Amino acid sequence: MSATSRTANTVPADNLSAQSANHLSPSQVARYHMQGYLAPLPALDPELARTTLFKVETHEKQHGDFPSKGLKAHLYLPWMEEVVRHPGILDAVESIVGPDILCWSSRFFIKDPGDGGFVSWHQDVTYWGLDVSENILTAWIALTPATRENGVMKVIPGSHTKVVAHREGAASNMLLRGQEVAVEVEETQAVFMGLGAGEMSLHHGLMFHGSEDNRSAQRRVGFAVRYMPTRVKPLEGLPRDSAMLVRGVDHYGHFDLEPSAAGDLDPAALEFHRKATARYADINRQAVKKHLEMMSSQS
Ligand SMILES: O=C(O)CCC(=O)C(=O)O
Repeated sequence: MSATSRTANTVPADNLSAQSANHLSPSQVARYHMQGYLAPLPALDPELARTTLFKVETHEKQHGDFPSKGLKAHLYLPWMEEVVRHPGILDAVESIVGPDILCWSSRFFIKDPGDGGFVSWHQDVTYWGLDVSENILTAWIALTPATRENGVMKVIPGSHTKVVAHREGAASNMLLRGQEVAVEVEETQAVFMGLGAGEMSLHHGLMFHGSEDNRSAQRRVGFAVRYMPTRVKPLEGLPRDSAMLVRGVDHYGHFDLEPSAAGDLDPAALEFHRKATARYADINRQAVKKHLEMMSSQS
């Protein structure tokens, strides 16, 4: 498919979900809204998970770490865009956000045995420059098993109902700003979302979540994809952001629609990615200020 057709504001009908199998049941949707997460859910079949992992690891061997901490690799790697657009994932996401879906971002979260990387308790949307009251979620797709030993993600059920203050913090934290919630977290309430390769969890943008370091001999490779309905508005006064339309129609035009790469590491796609992630770094800096202002106006 050409870059032009992908940036149109409608996703072609062959990508739509008429006969899809992975929609959530009403009780799963109710549970998601009540608890803020669902796991484990089927996403990729094991063969696709295996071949995608192979491509990720081949890419790492040839090119080293992914640029910009692994942000938005689907913009220059068509085989990661295939994951972002995978019907098994989008069907479940559609059950929660509705038929018109943007992928706002994606990111690898890779922990090697003993590398010390962990993720402190945080809420995602706090620093994203998006309306925090919106229905924004992450599909976290396991390309290897995610276990207690290798640093599976943990959540606090029901913690997704309001935004809390964050501070910037700890070393070895895999988050872009090392941020963490500035409130006590009741660790005994944590649920560990164990996943097999090809399975995913869904978590709400305000969910308290984090993960511990990898104490096993196995890598943990996860790919986190941020989805939202096309109606979501960026916060006022920030640079214009971009997102990829992955299902349905964009009737709003709140974001520039991102093109598909013409091929692996296509130079135009790499340049687009470079600009998009640089712009996001700026948005992120300004969003932190807005977060601090919002929290101080509430206190
Ligand atoms: O991969 C992890 O351990 C944490 C992921 C995360 O914080 C996220 O998806 O927002």
